[in-house]
Amino acid sequence: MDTTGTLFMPPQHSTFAGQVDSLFYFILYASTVFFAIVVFGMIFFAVRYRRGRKQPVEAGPSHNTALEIIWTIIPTVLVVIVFFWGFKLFLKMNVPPKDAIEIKVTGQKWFWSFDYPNGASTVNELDVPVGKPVKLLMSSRDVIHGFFIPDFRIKMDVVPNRYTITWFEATQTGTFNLFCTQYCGKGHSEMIAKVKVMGEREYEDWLVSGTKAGEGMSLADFGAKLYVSKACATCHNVDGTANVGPSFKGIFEHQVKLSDGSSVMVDENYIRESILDPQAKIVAGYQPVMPTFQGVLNDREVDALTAYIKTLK
Ligand code: HEC
Ligand SMILES: [Cu+2]
Repeated sequence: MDTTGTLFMPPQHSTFAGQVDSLFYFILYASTVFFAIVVFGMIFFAVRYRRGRKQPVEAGPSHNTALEIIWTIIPTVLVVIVFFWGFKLFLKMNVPPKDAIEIKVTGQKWFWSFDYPNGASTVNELDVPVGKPVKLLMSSRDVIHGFFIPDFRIKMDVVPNRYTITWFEATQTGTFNLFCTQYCGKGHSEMIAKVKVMGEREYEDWLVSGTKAGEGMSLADFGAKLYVSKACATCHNVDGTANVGPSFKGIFEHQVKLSDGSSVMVDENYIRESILDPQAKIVAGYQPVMPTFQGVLNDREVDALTAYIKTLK
């Protein structure tokens, strides 16, 4: 575990992290100083001039020009500093460098998927090289999600029907947490993904192997891997118990009851349709919440998942 974080902040693993923290600490310490002045001043005056000490009542001054100028100028200077400091950093964090690698991020109930420039794609794992700017072009297929990588200090809403953009440059290799920060809806807190920062060479190799995933594996083994890596496992168990969706155990070549009262035989075509067009037939007793994997899974991956489901007797 990385223990270089501080009391208020997780470890710093992107080029902005230090700058974001400096601004945070400036605001924190400035607020602490003013908090102390106000609270201790208040206590001091309350004690010093409390009723019963028999002090002569004097007519107070109506105003004090010097004092008023000072207490106007100091806070003004402070907020102007915070404004320009924050605005500069905001611009920097919102304008990706021209040479950044562009990765498409898609948020959906309840997982993240990532598409790389060479056609590779991953689910719940963002793979990036160290020391290179990475631009994230983000959108949602359903509700608003909140893309957050605490160690990189980046956080951005992921919204349906429009793109949002953010970027980062990781400063160290390693694996970091990626969360969804939305509260509304039950599954956002389960959208837990990892950012894997690799050395440049390792990343190049990964990109090449990413497009040939599953080679040298049986279809069913590849399917078992995809069941986890493509997040089917967040909604489907394979041990016969129901989750958000039905278990895959023993469904193949058995009749399944649908919500419209009819029933169908689970065969290869039904499984394929269930993955690519999940709303076409809804299993009785379940909500129509499965997202489509059209465009997320290629044909070989659908074949592999089908082969895997067939092995679950
Ligand atoms: C967000 C939750 C969710 C995810 C993720 C999900 N599913 Fe589903 N799935 C469901 C629900 C709910 C149903 C039942 C309702 C329906 O038929 O659409 C279902 C139904 C199915 C069925 C029909 C099952 C049966 O017993 O007839 C298959 C096959 C299936 N899903 C495959 C997959 C595969 C493969 C993946 C991963 C690539 C996946 N699902 C990911 C929620 C999910
Ligand atoms: Cu979410």
